[in-house]
This record gives sequence, C-alpha cells and structure tokens, in this order.
Amino acid sequence: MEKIEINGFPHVRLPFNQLTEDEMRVNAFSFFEKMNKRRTVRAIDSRMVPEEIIENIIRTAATAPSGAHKQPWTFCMISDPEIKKQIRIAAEEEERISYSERMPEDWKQDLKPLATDWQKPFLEEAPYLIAVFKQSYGLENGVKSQHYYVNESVGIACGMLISAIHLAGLVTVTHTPSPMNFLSKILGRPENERPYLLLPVGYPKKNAFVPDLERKPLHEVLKKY
Ligand code: IYR
Repeated sequence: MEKIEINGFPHVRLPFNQLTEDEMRVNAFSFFEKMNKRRTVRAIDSRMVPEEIIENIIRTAATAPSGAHKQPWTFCMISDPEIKKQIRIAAEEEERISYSERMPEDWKQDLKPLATDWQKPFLEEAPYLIAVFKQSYGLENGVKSQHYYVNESVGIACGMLISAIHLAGLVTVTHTPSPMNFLSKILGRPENERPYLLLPVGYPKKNAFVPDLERKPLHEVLKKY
C-alpha cells in the first residue's frame, strides 16, 4: 500500500470504490428499509447466540469515529449467569426506587405506551449483556491522558452497535438504569470509566409483541436549506 507522510505522520491512500448513482440509490434505500425494521425489544429469549457474532458486533461498534481518534470506549460482554443475576438485582433495585419515588408523574405517563416497569427479566434471560463504558479520560499504567467529545463518540459507537445487533438478526433494548454506578462495581471497571449504556442481546421471545409506534414523517425531521 502506498504510504506518505503528512505533518510528520504516516498516511495511506484512501481505498475508495466509486459506486454508480444507481448503486448508491439502491444501497441507500435498502439500508433504510433494513434499519426501519429495527424495533426495541424487551422480551428476549434465553436461546444461546454464538460468541463470535457478539464479538463482531462489538468490532463494528469500535469502528466509530471518535474525538482525536481516542476511541474512548470499553464494551463489556457478559454471559456469566452469576454476573447477569447480580446486574439484574442491582438494576431492579434502582428501577424500583425510580418508578416509585424518582420519576415525576409526567414521565411515567409518557412511558405508558411502552408498558415498562421496574422489572428487568431480560437482564438475566438474554444470553449476553453488553455494558458500554465511556472513558472520561485515558488511563494507562497510572498515566492520565485527555479524551475529547466523549459523549458524542460513545453515542455514535452505540448507534453503530445497535445497528450491528439488528443487522446480525438479533434484538436489544437500550437500558439505562439510573444511577448505573453498580455496573462499575460489579464489573470492577477502572476509575476513568463511567457506565454509559446496558444492552441485553439475543433473539426475541417467540411471538413477542412490541408497542404499535410510528416514526415521525421525513418532512418533520428533515429541513432543507
Ligand atoms: N430506565 C427506566 C425508565 C425508562 C425511561 C425511558 I426515557 C424509556 O424510554 C424507557 C424506560 C426503565 O428502563 O424502565
């Protein structure tokens, strides 16, 4: 591969395969059609999924762009039933308090169409949990370094993670128990990492139902200038 130096740093030629306009049209629309079939699913089957599939899903998420290419993320893949159980117990404890004391009435009303409550059986039933941590700063051998746009970077990586889960033929729910510090403790994560998102991953339960929701029409989300 052809290599040159720019700013004193190595650069390689961009591998770029120019598609025809027809191919672009077909690809853009067929990707939309596939992504538009994604649904958040809380009824996750306990059927096992090959570990290699989850690894490749995480590989995909880790291709996300990040501030100054610091890649400020850690993806914990959990299949150990004991650890899943500990996570479920801790998450449900927080959710129980949230639903009964912390969430205002408006919020609970807004969640009625989704039929959620404090119980999170999917945290034990799903064959895998992926706990995503953001690295607020770098920490290697006790030496701290700066990370940039951490929330944006990890958010983008999670979008790609969710897309990869869907396109692999699996389902998930973006679970964000609040507070989530228990995850750091249970998984023994270092001080520079903060829990960001918890995703149970697996097949949907047979005959699962999801809320009958509609997406906003394009003209509401797209403004042309
Ligand atoms: N974290 C809670 C509540 C919840 C909040 C929102 I905003 C949602 O879109 C869904 C749920 C729970 O997981 O039940």
